[in-house]
Amino acid sequence: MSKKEVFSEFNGETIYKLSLTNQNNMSISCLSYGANWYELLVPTKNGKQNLLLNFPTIEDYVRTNEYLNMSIGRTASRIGKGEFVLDQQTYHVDHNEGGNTLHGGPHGFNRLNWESRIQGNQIIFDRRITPADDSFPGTLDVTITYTLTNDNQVLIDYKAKSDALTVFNPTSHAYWNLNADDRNVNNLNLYVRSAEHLELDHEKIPTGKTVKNSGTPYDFRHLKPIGQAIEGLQDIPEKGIDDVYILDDHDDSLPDAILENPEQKISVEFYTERNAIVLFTSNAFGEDQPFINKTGQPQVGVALEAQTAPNAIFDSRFGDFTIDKGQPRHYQTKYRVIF
Ligand code: G6D
Repeated sequence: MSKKEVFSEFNGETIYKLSLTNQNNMSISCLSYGANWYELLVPTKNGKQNLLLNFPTIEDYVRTNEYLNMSIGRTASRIGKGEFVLDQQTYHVDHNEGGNTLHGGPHGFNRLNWESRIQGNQIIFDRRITPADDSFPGTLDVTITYTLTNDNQVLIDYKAKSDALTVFNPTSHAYWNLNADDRNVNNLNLYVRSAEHLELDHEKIPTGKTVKNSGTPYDFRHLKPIGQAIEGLQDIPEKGIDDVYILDDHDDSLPDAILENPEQKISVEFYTERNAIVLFTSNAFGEDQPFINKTGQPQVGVALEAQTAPNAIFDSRFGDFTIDKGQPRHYQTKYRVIF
């Protein structure tokens, strides 16, 4: 079952809501604004439960800067000083966090109203993005596709081609909360297949060094409650996690992360071919954020943002997220839902 309907009007544009339901009565819905992942609904004995945080109006998304469930690009995470070098040429892109560029800058994917359509079991978003749109080099033709399968998986595919050398490191900024009742995620168990995370400076820019997770609150090598990690981080300013986890070598048969509600027996397995996941436990969220069915509070949600390590932009040891003319890129993140 599928449906495309008007969600709202904003800035003279129509924002569409596109929905799919599979044969197990699991549904997803997306908004054309920001190619946003609005809902992941699973059937329960008490009705359908949304596993994602969301807001009631598009104005709520625009007013807050938490990128709630937005598609992120051209580049996830931070570019220090908005500066990078490609093929010996230095580029400066627009800043939006002090002197740095976060999540593609002030005109990133999350700020665009995407062309949208439904095709079978896919919700498809398209956009052409030019340097005049977002200050990055190269005109990029991007397609973001959400696929809902009948074995309860959601695939997000990011495809792009460019007319010139540029960068492309997209992600989904979905915030998860697997609880039906109004509570934060500290009771949920988390696993991340990672041995180290990036050292960050005071502006959360990678220093190029890595830090071992083992024996620290950052270690999720074995399923453990998020709250256990949070308790161990109360003496740092963040009082939670906002870090780039470098993933173990990819193995298609092994999830890169698992989020589990042990009480409701609902879990989500994350699979990505990318080499990193940013883990963010919404540490400074508060009651000013009008989530549907959840009170804004620290750890109200957890974001797991699959991406190429952001410092690959200046350190090839951590990957490569350039895209060149005639060399299209395709990334996929897979979410397997068990309920
Ligand atoms: C990403 O790592 C960043 C956070 O610092 C930021 O607050 C959030 O996006 C909106 O998770």
